Amino acid sequence: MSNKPSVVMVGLGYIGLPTAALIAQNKTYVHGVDINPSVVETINQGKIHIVEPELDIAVAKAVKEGYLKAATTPVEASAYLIVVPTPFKAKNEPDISFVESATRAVLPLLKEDDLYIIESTSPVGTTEKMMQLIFTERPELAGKINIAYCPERVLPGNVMYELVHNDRVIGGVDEKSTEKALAFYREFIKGDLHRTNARTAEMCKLVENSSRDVQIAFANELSLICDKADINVWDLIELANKHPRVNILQPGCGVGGHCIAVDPYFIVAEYPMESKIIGKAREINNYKSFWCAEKIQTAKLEFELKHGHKPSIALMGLAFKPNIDDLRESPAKYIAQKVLQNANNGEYYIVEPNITEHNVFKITEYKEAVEKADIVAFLVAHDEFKTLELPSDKVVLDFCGVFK
Ligand code: SAJ
Repeated sequence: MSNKPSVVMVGLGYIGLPTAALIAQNKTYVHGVDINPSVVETINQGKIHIVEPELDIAVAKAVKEGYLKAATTPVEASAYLIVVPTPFKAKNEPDISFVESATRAVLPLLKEDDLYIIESTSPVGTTEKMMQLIFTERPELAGKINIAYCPERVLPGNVMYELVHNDRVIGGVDEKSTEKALAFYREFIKGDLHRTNARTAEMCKLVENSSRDVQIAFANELSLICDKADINVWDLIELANKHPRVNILQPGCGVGGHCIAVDPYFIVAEYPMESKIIGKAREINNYKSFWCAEKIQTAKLEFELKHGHKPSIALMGLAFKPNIDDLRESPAKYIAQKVLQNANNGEYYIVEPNITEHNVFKITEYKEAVEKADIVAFLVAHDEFKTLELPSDKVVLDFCGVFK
C-alpha cells in the first residue's frame, strides 16, 4: 500500500484534529496542516494540544501507525478539507480570511477530479466565493473539481462519538460535487448523510446554533420576568414543559462557547433587516450576563448595609458550560471579571473545579470557598456543586439552577 496522503486537513483544532484522527483510523493517509509549528510538533509526537475525551488515544494510534502526519504546509492529495476558524471582526462581522488563506495554500496543488470541502462555519456564499477564487487562479480547473460545504455539529466533550454518529448535511456547488463529497464521508460516518446545495448547507449550520440561542434567550427572558414576579423560574419551566408540545430550555448566566454565541451574528451581519429575533436573542443572552454581575453587586451592598462590613464572595464556576474545562467566550468568566473590577478591597474566592490554575484568577477549592464566603454565587451548574450543603446564613445566588 502506498502511503501517499489521500486527505489534506487544513486546520488541526477542535474539529480538524478529531476528524483527521477519525479518517486515519479508517486506514486512510491524512496529512494535517496547521500554521502553528508547536501544534504540528505535538501531533507528530502522537500527542494532542486540546482537551477532548478519547482524542489522545486516537491521535497516538494514528501517528504511530503512520496514517496521520502533521506539517505547516500542504502536500498533493485527492481530498482537501478546510477546517479553520472563522472569527468575527469589529461590529460582529464574519472574518473568512483564514478560509481564504487555507484555500490559497492548497490552490496550486489542486488537480482534475479532486475534492475540496469547507467544514468551517461560514457565512452564506463562502463556498461559492472560494470556487470563484479557485477558478480565477486556476481557470483550467473550472467545472473539473468537486467543491462542497459540509458543516460539523459535534458537541464539545462528546466529539469522538458524535463525529461518527451524527447526521451530516452535505451541499455541493453542483450535483457531482455533492455526490463525491457524500461518497467521501460515507467511508467514516455512520449517521445519515443528507444532500443539499452549498448555500443551504452553510445556512443550516448557522440556523442550528441560532435556533438554540433563540431558545436559550427565551428561557433567560423568563428568568428576568420571574425575578420581578417573585416566581421560581425553574419550577415554572418544569411545569410548562409538562405540556406535550412545550420544551423550554434552561436559563443560565448567558451563552458562551465558540459556536452559539458567535454563529447567529453571521446571519445578522448579512441580513440585519430580516433577522430581528436572532439579533434580539444575542442581546438578551449577553444582557443576562450583565444582569447577573449587577445582582452580585446589589447583594454585596445589601450585605454591607445589614452587617456593617464587606462580605466575602465565592464565584462558583468559570467554564462556559457545566462539567468542562473550556473557558472560551464564557459568561461566567465575564461576570467574574466584571465583579472583580468593582472589588474595592473585598474578599473573593474564584472557583473552577475543572482547572487547577489560571493566569488571571487565583483558583480556590470549591468547598473551601463556600465555607469562607458570605455570598455564594453559582455561575456554572457543575456536578460537584449539586451535592454541596449550604449553611442557612449564606446568601445564595443560584443563576444556573444548581439547586433547582
Ligand atoms: N446553555 C444554556 N441553557 C441551556 C443550554 C445551554 O444557558 O438550556 C448555555 C451553556 O451553558 C453554554 C451555551 O449555552 O454557555 C452553549 O452550550 P451548548 O451545550 O448548548 O452548546 P456548545 O456551544 O457546546 O455546542 C453547540 C452545539 N449546537 C447545538 O446544540 C445546536 C453543537 O452541536 C455544535 O456542534 C457546536 O455548538 C458548534 O460547533 O457549532
